[in-house]
Amino acid sequence: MTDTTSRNTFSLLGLGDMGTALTRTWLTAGHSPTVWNRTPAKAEALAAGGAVAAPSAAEAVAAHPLVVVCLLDDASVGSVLEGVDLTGKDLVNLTTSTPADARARAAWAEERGARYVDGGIMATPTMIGVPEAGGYVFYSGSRAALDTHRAVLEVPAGVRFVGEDPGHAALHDVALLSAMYGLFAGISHAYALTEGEDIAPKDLAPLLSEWLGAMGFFVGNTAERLTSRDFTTGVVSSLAMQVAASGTLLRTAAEQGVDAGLISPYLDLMRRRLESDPAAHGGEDTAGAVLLLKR
Ligand code: FVH
Repeated sequence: MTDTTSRNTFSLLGLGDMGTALTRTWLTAGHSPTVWNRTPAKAEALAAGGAVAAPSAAEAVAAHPLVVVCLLDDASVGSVLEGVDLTGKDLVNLTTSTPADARARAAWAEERGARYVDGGIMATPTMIGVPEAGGYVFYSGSRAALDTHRAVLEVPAGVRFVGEDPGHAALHDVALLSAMYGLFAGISHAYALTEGEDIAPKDLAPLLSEWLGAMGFFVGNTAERLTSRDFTTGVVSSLAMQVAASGTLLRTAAEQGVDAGLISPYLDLMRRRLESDPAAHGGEDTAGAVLLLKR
């Protein structure tokens, strides 16, 4: 397989906000990728900066061994690549998908003679090409294909390989995003509690940041407990205490006229863990509640 450390040896399908940011970064770094987009005007704009606009997805794919795809969803990937010859290609799919989608897409690509790498982008378009912003991409699937094209792929954002299972990039991506939305939910609830009071959001903000930073230990603590299955040693805030205190959180929400819907599922999870065996679980912290989530 051709080593794409040389210039101008790859194609990109999809020039939405993310595909455009990727292309601009590659152009700035001196690459001139072949690009294709369903709406051609976006490719024409990038052609003015040195990209090569292909008239069709099939022609973009035919142009180079490395084909990067960044489309809306897995269905659009299927429709864009339907009937396109992928023999001998290395397909790097940066489209957000589920792990099952990614595994199915890998099998689909391999049946058509391509090596497959799935990617989960942990960056917004404004973080692309800005190393200090800390954006990176989880990759999984063919390590050989990733290594062949690493020099090109690490131009726009960091490369983090998470294994040969093609579903694992998507799984890491979704795990981190899901944690982020849980965090956003808690932050939204905190601002709703103080909304309308003589507590300015800008005054609550640094307190929230500081507190959430202090609670960051919970990430590693939970990992250790899930690994050891020891949910009690060294516990400083017991589940029994936290379940009792959760009533105060719910009553405060009611007093403040705030819908507790964003936090009540987690409080309920703690309560269910405790009630399933109060003697066994009352002295735990909340890490054991994870076990109730798995169906
Ligand atoms: N933007 C972000 O903040 C996030 C960051 C993390 C990763 N996501 C994922 O990246 C994929 C692309 O996202 P995007 O921001 O580029 O999305 P859009 O700007 O909406 O562009 C979508 C492109 O997909 C094309 N497209 C959509 N449907 C079809 C279709 N049926 N056939 C062919 N192309 C299709 C669309 O074409 P057009 O509308 O310009 O003609 C755009 O090129 C995505 O998976 C995010 O979850 C971004």
